[in-house]
Amino acid sequence: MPKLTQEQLTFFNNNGYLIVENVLNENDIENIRSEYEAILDREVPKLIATGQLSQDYSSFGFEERYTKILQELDDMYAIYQHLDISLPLLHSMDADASLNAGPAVFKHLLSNPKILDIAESIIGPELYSNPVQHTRIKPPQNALANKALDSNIARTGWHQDEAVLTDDALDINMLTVWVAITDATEENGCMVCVPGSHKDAVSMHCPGNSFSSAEIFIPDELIPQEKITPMPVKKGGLVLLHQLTEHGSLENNSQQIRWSFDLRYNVIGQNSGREIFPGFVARSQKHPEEVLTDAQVWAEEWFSTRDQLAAQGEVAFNERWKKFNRHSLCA
Ligand SMILES: O=C(O)CCC(=O)C(=O)O
Repeated sequence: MPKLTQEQLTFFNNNGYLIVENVLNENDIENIRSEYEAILDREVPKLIATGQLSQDYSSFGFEERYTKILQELDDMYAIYQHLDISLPLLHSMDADASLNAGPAVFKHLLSNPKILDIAESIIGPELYSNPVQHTRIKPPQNALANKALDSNIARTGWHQDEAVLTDDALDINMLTVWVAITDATEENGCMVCVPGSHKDAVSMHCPGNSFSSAEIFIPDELIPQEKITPMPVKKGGLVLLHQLTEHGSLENNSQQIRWSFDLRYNVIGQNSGREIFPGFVARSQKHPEEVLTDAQVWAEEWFSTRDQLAAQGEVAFNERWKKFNRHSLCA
């Protein structure tokens, strides 16, 4: 993949976002999809055995199967947590907490040379895969009536990515790379942003709810509604975001799922802003020998992190926005 053109870089610098079409190919997407189908095949029988699901829905394709499983589960995280590419950000880590640290997401997403070439165009050749990363698989909103929703499964509230980092990492140089696995349209809940907002300081964010401290948000009243710009992108394309760009996503009002991953890269050696979780050297001109190429090692780091955090008891991270707990705009 050629690096970004000067015109693309200028657009990114002026607007704080950039849409890049046609980055992942069919082979990348098929490998990722197969990994996810296999996770459902592995986890669904356990949910049936524990009485959480009545049937395996295996006659349906991935999209419909996932939606039907979520509809039936009382706790949607009983399946979603196996699909996310991060452990949950909870104040107490379960000893059996899960994530997908599989070889397809390692090879076809986080270490994909086409993605790294683009990230290198913006933050240079010393690329650390930052562990602030998620899988978002969002079923049609009308399929999830009466469910407790969050940004991994439904609309994402307004925020800046810098706001989710711990406050010892605010000067890092981090790029968000959002990868579309299905087309993202205004109807199915593509991302939206406020172009140029990266030139302002970090905004006030309301603290997360009790479930996940990552669910901080900028109150809608503080977003200039007339500037909101949708960022639709086709399957296989990327949206790049500056760490200070105000953004969120629309609701999925279509009848299909909207599936994406958000990855982040920062310059090697900088504090990741989520040091409790493991990242890795994805590309380095200075020290190519430090690049992690073994997906198994990456997976083991996640699981040993989980074991340590579970043994530790209380997990502390990003308490920055608690001070606005009682703010009138956060009600
Ligand atoms: O995919 C989404 O809905 C939101 C993603 C997002 O906000 C992010 O990557 O920071």
